[in-house]
Amino acid sequence: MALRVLLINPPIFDFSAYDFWLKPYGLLRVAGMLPGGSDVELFDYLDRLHPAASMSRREDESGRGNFDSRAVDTPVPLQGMPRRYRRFGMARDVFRRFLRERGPFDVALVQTVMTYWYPGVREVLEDLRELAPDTRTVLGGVYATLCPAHARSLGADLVVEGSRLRPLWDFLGIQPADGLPLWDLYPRLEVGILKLAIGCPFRCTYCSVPQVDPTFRGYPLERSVAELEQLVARGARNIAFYDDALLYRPMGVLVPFLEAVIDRDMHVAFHTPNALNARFITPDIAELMVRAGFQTFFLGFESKAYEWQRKTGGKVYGHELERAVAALRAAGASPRGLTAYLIIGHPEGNLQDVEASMKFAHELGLRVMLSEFSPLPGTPDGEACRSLIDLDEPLCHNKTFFAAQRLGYDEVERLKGLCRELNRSREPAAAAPVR
Ligand code: B12
Ligand code: SF4
Repeated sequence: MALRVLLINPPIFDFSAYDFWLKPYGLLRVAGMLPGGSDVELFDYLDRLHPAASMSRREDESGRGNFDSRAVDTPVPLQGMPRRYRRFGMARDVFRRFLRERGPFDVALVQTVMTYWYPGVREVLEDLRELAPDTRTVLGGVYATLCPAHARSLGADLVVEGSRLRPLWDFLGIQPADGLPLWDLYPRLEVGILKLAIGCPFRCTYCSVPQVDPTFRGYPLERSVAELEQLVARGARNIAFYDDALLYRPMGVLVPFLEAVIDRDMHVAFHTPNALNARFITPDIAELMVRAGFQTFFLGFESKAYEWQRKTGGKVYGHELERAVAALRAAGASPRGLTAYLIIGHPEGNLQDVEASMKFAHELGLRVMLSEFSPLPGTPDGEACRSLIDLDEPLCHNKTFFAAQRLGYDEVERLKGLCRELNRSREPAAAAPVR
């Protein structure tokens, strides 16, 4: 009998959430490795285009848009925040109806992403327990990897940590196949995701990737091209990269991929929401990226302060950002698509010169987006926050909550106001969405 598998991308519980090219890419990749003949269905609470979603279809020209949401009670650890806590995504009833109509399933694979979004995972597990008690449940993804003990406490049958999937195949009693991500499960697709490599060679002290995937490895070129072709055939015109180090060792990974895209004359718009390392943007790379169709360039700048950069891993310095911007402009990148991410609420914030950094990026012609720091257990900077918050309670990793704890809510709002003002003076019509 074919294995009946249900894939689930849970709703989000947070102070804000925006569809910034969010797709459960890890889950779809894992599903592509299920043996042929498996009977697989997807329930993505965050699919704004799903016929059963009553969500607003309004989106920007790059495929980003608002999720439907409703206010819910703020959980105890986050109380005191002067912002409404909300649930984002399709209504709970729609999933419960789906389970009654489409069940039973042998196993449910649940995507987890931000650690502090676990209330959505918990809701899904509660519904599965009540309405599909014989369905075995598996969690995988970021929260399962960074907080495995907490994830196990939610009661799933298996928690898969990291990208080693052997425990999953043993649990299911099957051998993995080598298929492409199961994008066909979406009735309509406008946005797709690619990841050309896994891991990052850098060691930024605020990031979990050095612990989880310290070694950079490119995926085979033919596979990445086949993934893109599949996405284009399904109608996706906006493609976001989820790579941690898209520009690293470009001659082995990105350059051959972009050459293949240009050779095949594929007309897609590429986006880089997970930040590019500006150090690697040379005039040649910039030219190739623009020719291949890159439309948005999110540059992970964080701070212009030399001392802050040096202490946190030396990812990129101000003069490197300046050089990258010049290369992108010379290659013809639209100024509207150029954004610098700047971290706020970081434990070494006193070294960071947030306002001067904002102005520096602004004067280079960049739009500025503030990234509130999320402290992660196991990272040097996360561990430094143990005296400030309960790091073992993943809700306290919430970026909005943590930045307010660190800087005070009014100071965060003041910095955001300043950021908006700078961006407005650059491009009157375009307001930066909240990540
Ligand atoms: C893409 C990405 C984003 C996307 C959104 C992704 C999404 N789907 O929601 C964007 C750019 C919007 C984003 C935003 C942010 N992000 Co981010 N992001 C990532 C990134 C690069 C990948 C996450 C992902 O989708 N992984 C899924 C796939 C692509 O990963 P994979 O490892 O290849 O998958 C393998 C395994 O994990 C496993 N697997 C994966 N899923 C599943 C599911 C099942 C069932 C199983 C069995 C296995 C399995 O199998 C796969 C085998 O190939 C991670 C870093 C990383 N490398 O994980 C940071 C990361 C998740 N982000 C992080 C942060 C800090 C942020 C921001 C807070 C930054 C900021 N201050 O603005 C914001 C938060 C946004 C918000 N609203 O709160 C942190 C985590 C924070 C936290 N507390 O959880 C991470 C870990 C990076 C870091 N700094 O350490 N992010
Ligand atoms: S370069 Fe990016 S992915 Fe790599 S360690 Fe630094 S923040 Fe993490």
